[in-house]
Formats: sequence, C-alpha cells, structure tokens
Amino acid sequence: MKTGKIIKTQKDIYYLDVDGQTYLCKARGNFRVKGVKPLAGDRAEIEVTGDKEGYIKNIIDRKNEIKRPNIANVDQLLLFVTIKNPPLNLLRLDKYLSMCEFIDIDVVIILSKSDLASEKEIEEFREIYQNIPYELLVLDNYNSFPKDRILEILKGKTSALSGASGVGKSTFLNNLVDEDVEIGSISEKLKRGKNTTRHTEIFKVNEDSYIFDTPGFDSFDIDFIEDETDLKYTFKEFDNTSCKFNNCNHINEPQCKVKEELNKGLISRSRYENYLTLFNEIKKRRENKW
Ligand SMILES: Nc1nc2c(ncn2[C@@H]2O[C@H](COP(=O)(O)OP(=O)(O)O)[C@@H](O)[C@H]2O)c(=O)[nH]1
Ligand SMILES: [Mg+2]
Ligand SMILES: [Zn+2]
Repeated sequence: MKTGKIIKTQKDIYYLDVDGQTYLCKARGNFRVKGVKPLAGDRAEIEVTGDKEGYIKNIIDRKNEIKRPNIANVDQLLLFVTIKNPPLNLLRLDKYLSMCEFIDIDVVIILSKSDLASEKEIEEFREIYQNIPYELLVLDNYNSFPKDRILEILKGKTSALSGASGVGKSTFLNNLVDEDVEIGSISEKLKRGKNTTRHTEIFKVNEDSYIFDTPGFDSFDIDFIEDETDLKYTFKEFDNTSCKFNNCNHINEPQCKVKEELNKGLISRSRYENYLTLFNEIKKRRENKW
C-alpha cells in the first residue's frame, strides 16, 4: 500500500504523485457505492498492481471540497483581477472573497497586468482591500514578477488560481513551473464544448507546493450560501462591529455600526454595495425555491 496525491483526473483514470513519481490508477467500484468520488487534490491510499499502476483503495481526510470545478483540499485561492483587459469587476471579486470566507479558504488577491493600469487606479484598488485585510500582490507577468514572494506564499500549500479568462493565470503559472502551460487560446477551446474532455491538473511547484490549474474556474453562483443572513459573516470588515441588534444585517436596522462606519468612510462603499447586491441575490433565490 502506498500513499499519494491525486494530481490529475481524466474520466476514470487518476494520476497520483507518489513520492515524486506518477502512478496511473483506477478507483474500485465501491467508491460509487459509498458515494465518494476521488477528486484532484485528494490524498489517497493505493494498492500497487503493476509498474506505476494501481487501484485507489481509500481517500484520506479531505479538508474541503469545491463543487465547480470539483476539487479537494484547497488551502488557499489566488484570486486574480485586472484593472483593464478584462475590466475590473469588483462584484465578482467580492463574491469569491465571500465564498472563501464561508468555506474557510485563505485568499491572496493578485492584481495582475499592472502595466495596463495607472498608479491612481492601483492605489484606489489597494485602498479598498488592504484594510480588510487581504494580502494583495500587484504584478506584471512580463516585467515585474515577485517570484520569491510568490514561492513563499505557495510554500507548504495547495493553491488554486481563479479569476476571469484573460487575467493572466496561465502566464503566471508559466513563470513558476517548467512544464508548458498554454496561454490564451487553449482555454477558449476548453470552454467551448461542455462535454469535451475536461481535466484538472495540479502542478508541483516544488517539494511541498502545489497549484491547481482548473479550466472552468471562471465563474460560479453564490449558491454556497443558502440564507442571506449568513452573508454578513463573510464580510470580514463587518465582523468586529457592535450594532444595536446582534443579528443586525446592516441594512435598515437602527443604530447600525456598519452603516455609521460606512458614512465615516471606514467601510468601503463598493464593498457595502456589493454586499447588498449579493444579499438580495441570495434572498431572491431562497424565496423562489418555495
Ligand atoms: N500586458 C500584460 N499582458 C499579460 C500579462 N499577463 C498575461 N498577459 C497576456 O494576457 C493574455 C491572457 O493571458 P493568460 O495567461 O492566458 O490568461 P488566463 O486566461 O487567465 O490564463 C495573453 O495574451 C498574455 O500574454 C501582464 O502582466 N501584462
Ligand atoms: Mg489560462
Ligand atoms: Zn448593523
């Protein structure tokens, strides 16, 4: 019996990294019965049946699971945004940040393509997010790539890259790993047909750092939160405030600390407005269910 990490899934074939060597495995039928589907990111026990071949016998302690794409054991998400090309979408960013808070995944915000933005635009962005606080890395993949800092951030963790198509994720990955990651066109191809073979791959940056390259991690619904009143807990800056009502949703309630801070400029208007938008989105969906 050996233990490895599933680094790639392709239909019913699983590629496992076992002490630096890749094993091709299948899962025994009993996985379907138990309702456990091995996922990229899982650690698994395998029974070796041949030269670098085996069967997955057991999935070990899964820490968390993301649904779309379906991957496991994500320690942190590198959330990519750009100011231009594609244009900045703060609602989308705040949605991802909420999801990560909700399922307890660390976040680093990567402001990529900094060469296409002005100092002022970068500063405005910084002002919104640095106080919350999230670590923010500003980079240009071609001319200003803080590789040492990035390797430090990745160290000992399995990270996933996410962000809209075109924000520079593949270029970023290319700057870090030896294998060639296709830039630009291929991702378009992958997106075109929903039923074409999709695979999720994990790149090993070094001994203890892994990165998911997950085509299709471009957008998702906020359906991970079912009750809109839970949303407030995912906005970190709303946390340590003491409103008159301790279940205050910071919308129309009297003596609301969050609204006071908003009016003083201590809470960002864009974050607050996105909170309202998401709150209403979740509420509407919940009401339509019945
Ligand atoms: N100006 C500029 N272009 C970039 C940067 N990073 C990537 N690109 C370009 O942006 C396009 C999309 O990059 P890609 O890495 O494929 O984005 P992905 O869809 O997020 O994987 C490509 O044409 C890249 O050459 C950057 O930092 N600055
Ligand atoms: Mg890409
Ligand atoms: Zn309040």
